[in-house]
Amino acid sequence: MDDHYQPKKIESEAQSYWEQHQSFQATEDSDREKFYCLSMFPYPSGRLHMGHVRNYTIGDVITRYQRMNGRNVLQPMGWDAFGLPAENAAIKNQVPPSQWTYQNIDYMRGQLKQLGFGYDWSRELATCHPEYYRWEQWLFIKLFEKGLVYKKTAAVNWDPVDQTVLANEQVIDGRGWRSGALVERREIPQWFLKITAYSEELLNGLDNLTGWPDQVRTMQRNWIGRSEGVEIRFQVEGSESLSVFTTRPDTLMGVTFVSIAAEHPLAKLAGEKQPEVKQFIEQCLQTATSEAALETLEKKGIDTGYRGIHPITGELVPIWIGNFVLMGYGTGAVMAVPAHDQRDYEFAKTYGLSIKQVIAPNQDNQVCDLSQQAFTEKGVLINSDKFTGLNFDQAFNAIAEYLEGSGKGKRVINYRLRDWGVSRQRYWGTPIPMINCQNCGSVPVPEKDLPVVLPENAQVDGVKSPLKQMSTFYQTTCPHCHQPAERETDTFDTFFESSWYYTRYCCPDNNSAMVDQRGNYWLPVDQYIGGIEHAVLHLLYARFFFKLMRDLGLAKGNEPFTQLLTQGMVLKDGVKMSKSKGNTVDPQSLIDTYGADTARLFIMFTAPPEQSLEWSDSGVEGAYRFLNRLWRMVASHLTQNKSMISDFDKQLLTAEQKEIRTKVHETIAKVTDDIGRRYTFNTAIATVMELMNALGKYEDTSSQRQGIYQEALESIVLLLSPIVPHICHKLWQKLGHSESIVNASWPKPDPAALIKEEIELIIQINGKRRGQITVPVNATEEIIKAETLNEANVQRFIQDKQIIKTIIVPHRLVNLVIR
Ligand code: ANZ
Ligand code: ZN
Repeated sequence: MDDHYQPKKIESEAQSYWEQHQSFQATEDSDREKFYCLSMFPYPSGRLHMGHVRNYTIGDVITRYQRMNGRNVLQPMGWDAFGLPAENAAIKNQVPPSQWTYQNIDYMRGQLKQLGFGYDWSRELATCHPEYYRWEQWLFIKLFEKGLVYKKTAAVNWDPVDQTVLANEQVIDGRGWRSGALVERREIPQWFLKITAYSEELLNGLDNLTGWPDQVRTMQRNWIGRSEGVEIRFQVEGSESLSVFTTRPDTLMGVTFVSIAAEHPLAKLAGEKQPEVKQFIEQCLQTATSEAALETLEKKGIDTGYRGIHPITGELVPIWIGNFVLMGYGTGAVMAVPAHDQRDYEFAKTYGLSIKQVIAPNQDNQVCDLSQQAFTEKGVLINSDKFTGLNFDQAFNAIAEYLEGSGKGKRVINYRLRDWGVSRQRYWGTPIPMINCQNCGSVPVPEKDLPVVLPENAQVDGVKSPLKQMSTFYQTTCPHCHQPAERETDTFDTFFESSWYYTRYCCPDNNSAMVDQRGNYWLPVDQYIGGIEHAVLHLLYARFFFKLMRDLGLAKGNEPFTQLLTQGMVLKDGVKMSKSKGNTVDPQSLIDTYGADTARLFIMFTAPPEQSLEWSDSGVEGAYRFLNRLWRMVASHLTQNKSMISDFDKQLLTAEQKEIRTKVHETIAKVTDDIGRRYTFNTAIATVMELMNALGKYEDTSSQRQGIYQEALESIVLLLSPIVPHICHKLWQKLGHSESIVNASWPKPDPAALIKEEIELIIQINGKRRGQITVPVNATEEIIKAETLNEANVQRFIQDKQIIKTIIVPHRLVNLVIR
């Protein structure tokens, strides 16, 4: 055996072995339990970044572990290939988006192969292939037929010089990124998917997703934003009545005015009468109304001159237009209670409107200081006539009942979730399969004419939409009346493609159906892995699509992803590694210098998967040295006595031999738990390192020694093989196995060899007690440190702070000094 570890050589050897033997090709087998492990597919931007390497290493380790445990695994890979960067590159480099994309895919595929990920490449897909997107065109038409798709006008950013619609990221300080022209808001017809028809199911389903991080479930809950409230009707003097939506009907007696959105019909009426009002409305419509922008917006308004009649007191209250009222939420009108709502408070202060307190903290304490801000907590009612003295729940019910009884209001549930606008005025995307006919309106492309293929040879220059200039693309005839008609030239939001790709991996070769029986075998995905940045949109859309497909009879079950792991960021010097920060480390140079196994080991050892991983050159070198050591250990074992195998007589072990065997089997048990259940790969690796240290010190000349050593090394190689598969592939052969290690079984601890002794250590952070951990009595510093970092409470305290020092008082405590 070579004395030296040569990663280049052994890695390409292992990779060609897997390729030749199609080791990762997955086949359906109803007699075997399946495990579908999926990592979020990459956008083919050009090169892999460290975040990809981390994401895909985690997925690969889990997959290989499950495979060794007898599961029939599927781990596919593909390309989220449509999107804006390809168009930008096309403008910059004068290459068609398709060419740029396919080149990037080829390069990045090569990188993934060099990293040794066990993908079933026969299932590879790219979303820009017509064989892929034809099925989402088909699905869109099915949804159109079911009434789950509709068209309405919605605002876009319009560049008047380039005559094109801009994505939000192409608007810089209100100007077009290329022309520098002031961007206008334009209302144009767009297609929407009725995700709101599934609001309740999407919300309730979160309760059952116990394999998902709480953080993601909470973010989705907030995004869906269910509010229980009351819709209250205000009569308007000299006009039609209007409704407001409130979640605080208990404050009804404190209403001193009503605010409406600039787009509200009553605002329009007022604008027709008063030029100042009209001007104000136009101003509001100009400014972008993203919700984030609204939060920080200076509250502005104007009196419409109309007055509403309070539904209980009959008092007249002024009706104002407020720039913070959204037309798209509730009824587009708000009953303003300045004493108890901060926005209304600021508005009232600015415009000198009255403030009336109707809620007090409690019965005994009825005074609130309203001189600086509103009192927004729930409490008891005061100054509220027959409702005085009630608490929030009582008042909610009493007032709702009163309003319902007198026909002035009703209880309603509102969702913040909006329907999904899927039209993009972009070239590099899936054509929306609709035809606009002057006689028949919007007509779907007949199924037999699918796919509507995107012409790949378009000139992209950033001026005008290319599809709008290609008459060969858009000129067609109406499938109904056979008169000349025009195709839709908008394309789908690229989230459309990523909403269902996980189903297509089950049957990528099926040219007559979107999914088939194989989907029922593989789905749902058992383990999904990706970035937290997809917590809301992608993961919500994917859940929505799975339900749509279920309702079309295309999928079984309710949720697409049973377990979700959101990996942490890769940091350098405490800040996120990113192109814009200019602090990236190219994974390719890492692979070239040290090999894939070092990259994989470093990433899995340095931090638990959900936490941020701080880049460190010395950490990488440490991982490389470790692999060298492992190599030498096996090499020197093999020079001792080649004929020895792992047979030895358990009855005849000395105390020291027993101790080593105990350590081997404790390690197997711990690593199994760490990888299989806890997903704490870092502690798994630390445990193996510790075993290697013990082995290094083990001196013995008896005849049993070789066998015990063999057993220990085989175990180490098996346990590390999901993480560093190439070196383990080679070492396994060297240790005398003719069968490849990818087909080996995960080792099982020998119960007879296990004696477990554990102790508890107290964890302090900056001297304060913050938790405790349980570790083996003889645990090393490495293990103790790793376990400390895995403790949930410790993670909460550390977050993004830096650990300056770790002090371990043996058998008692660990103190972390953080800053
Ligand atoms: C009166 C009131 C009094 C309110 C009070 C709050 C506190 P969520 O929980 O998000 O559903 N609101 C309703 N429609 C609105 C719109 N289109 N644009 C802006 N604000 C709107 O929020 C519901 C509350 O947000 C409603 O309850 C309403 O203000 C406001 F002490 O009504 B509330
Ligand atoms: Zn027609």
